[in-house]
Amino acid sequence: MSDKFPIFPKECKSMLCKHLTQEVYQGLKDKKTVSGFTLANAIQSGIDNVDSGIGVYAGDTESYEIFAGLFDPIIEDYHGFKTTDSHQSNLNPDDLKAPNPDPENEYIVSTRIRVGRNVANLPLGPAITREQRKQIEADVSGSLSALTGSLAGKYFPIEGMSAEISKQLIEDHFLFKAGDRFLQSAGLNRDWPEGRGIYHNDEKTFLVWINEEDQLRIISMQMGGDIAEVFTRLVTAIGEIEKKVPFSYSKHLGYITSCPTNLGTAMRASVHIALPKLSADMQAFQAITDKHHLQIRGIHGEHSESEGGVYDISNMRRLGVTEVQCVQDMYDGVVELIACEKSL
Ligand code: ADP
Ligand code: CIR
Repeated sequence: MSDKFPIFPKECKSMLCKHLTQEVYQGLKDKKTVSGFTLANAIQSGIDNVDSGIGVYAGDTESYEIFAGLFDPIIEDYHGFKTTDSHQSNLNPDDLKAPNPDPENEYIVSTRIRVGRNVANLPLGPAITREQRKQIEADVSGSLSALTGSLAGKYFPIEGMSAEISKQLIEDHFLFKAGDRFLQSAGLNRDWPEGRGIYHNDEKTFLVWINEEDQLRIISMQMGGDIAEVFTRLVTAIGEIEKKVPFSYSKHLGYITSCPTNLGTAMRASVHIALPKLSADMQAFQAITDKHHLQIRGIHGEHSESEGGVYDISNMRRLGVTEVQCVQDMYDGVVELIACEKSL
């Protein structure tokens, strides 16, 4: 780990290299949080991976206060959210206006909405100890295993899972990939694969990742474009889990997550959608996604490529907007994308 002001290559476009000035660096370099997390820890991922979009991770809730000199400008840049702004949550499915935009199943392959959650009063993944991580796995998987009805399912630890099964789960978009270099440098893959796993119901429409980038990733997904149904299932599941697991939440920053892009709602609502004609003109495609604050990803997760004209389209804003607004952004954008694809 470097204890000098990092020099980034000229082509580096990360928010870290944009906002880590000499002055910010000098003011923060000797500070440490209660969990012993330092500025060097927070910026290691962006130093190792100069192609990062962001490049920083928090080790605990306190990182966002102690290293505010760096995190605040990044948060403002990414979310358009100022230090004087406050966050508000709205998880009421009745407020979402989202009739299926593709009832004939011509464009939307599948819909997925996830939120990140971390356990209150514990460090986040980058600073957690091995024992704390194992305890979270035991507590959360225990609570999940007590769920009933359509959320009832089973927990599958990564440790001991056959290579064949994990490969299939990853290919089918249910499980996170191992060895992500951004997470690796952030200290999020320490003691891998111990303490990590996936819970899911039989239909694999409700899933929880344990101890990946965040301690919980709560996921609702299904084939087709019934976005409201996916959101409703997610809200029910969050409510059930919250009865047993206290989540880390701040009035200002909303749900606390290890990556600052996920703060607030910690929600990413996405569709896998076939847009072969529109995507031939990336500029026109991006004009629509920008208008609705949407991000375009490939279909094997972040930093992956599209396949056969199918893209992952999701909300970009997560902080300073409600959960309902996150899904509404995605929905409104998808309606316009489909109309445009149809007209071509
Ligand atoms: P995250 O959602 O946590 O930001 P990724 O972008 O890495 O993480 O996506 C995680 C997994 O979820 C990947 O396998 C990806 O293909 C899958 N996924 C995302 N959106 C959808 C969707 N709408 N339908 C099916 N799978 C999806
Ligand atoms: C990066 O900086 O590119 C990685 N650490 C991932 C950032 C999170 N993703 C995002 O832009 N939503």
